[in-house]
Amino acid sequence: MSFAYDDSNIFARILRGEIPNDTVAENDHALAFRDISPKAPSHVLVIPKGRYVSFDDFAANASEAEIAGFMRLCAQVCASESVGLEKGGDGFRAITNAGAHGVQEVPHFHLHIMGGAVMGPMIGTR
Ligand code: DGP
Repeated sequence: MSFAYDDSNIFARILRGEIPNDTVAENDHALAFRDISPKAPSHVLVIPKGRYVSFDDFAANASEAEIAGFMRLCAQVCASESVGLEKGGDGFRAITNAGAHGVQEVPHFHLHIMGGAVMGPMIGTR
């Protein structure tokens, strides 16, 4: 699979400041903001600032600094949203969708961090 990145995707536009977002946290390599259509009381999207289509693109091709920056921002979100176990929270679900079978809507890698309630079954029944 190729990782052809589409610079017109909505998260690229958010990163360029063309579309507003409700920012939760940010560092040199990643941005965390609230999902426009939340599926949980707390629903934050964490995205790298680099041009990565999907989780596997990011995992294969991002630099160690980008990966560390992304992961540390995830930890910051878990703590600030009071869902992370490290800070005594009740937990959360972190998921990423990739491609057609993953039902990915926005082709810029993003991790959904959702909490504030019991998340229910991991995926729908088939
Ligand atoms: P996915 O199916 O994993 O690609 O999820 C994409 C998510 O992005 C979906 O939960 C809704 C969210 N989303 C789409 N457009 C916008 C937007 O313009 N702003 C914000 N904050 N979230 C968006």
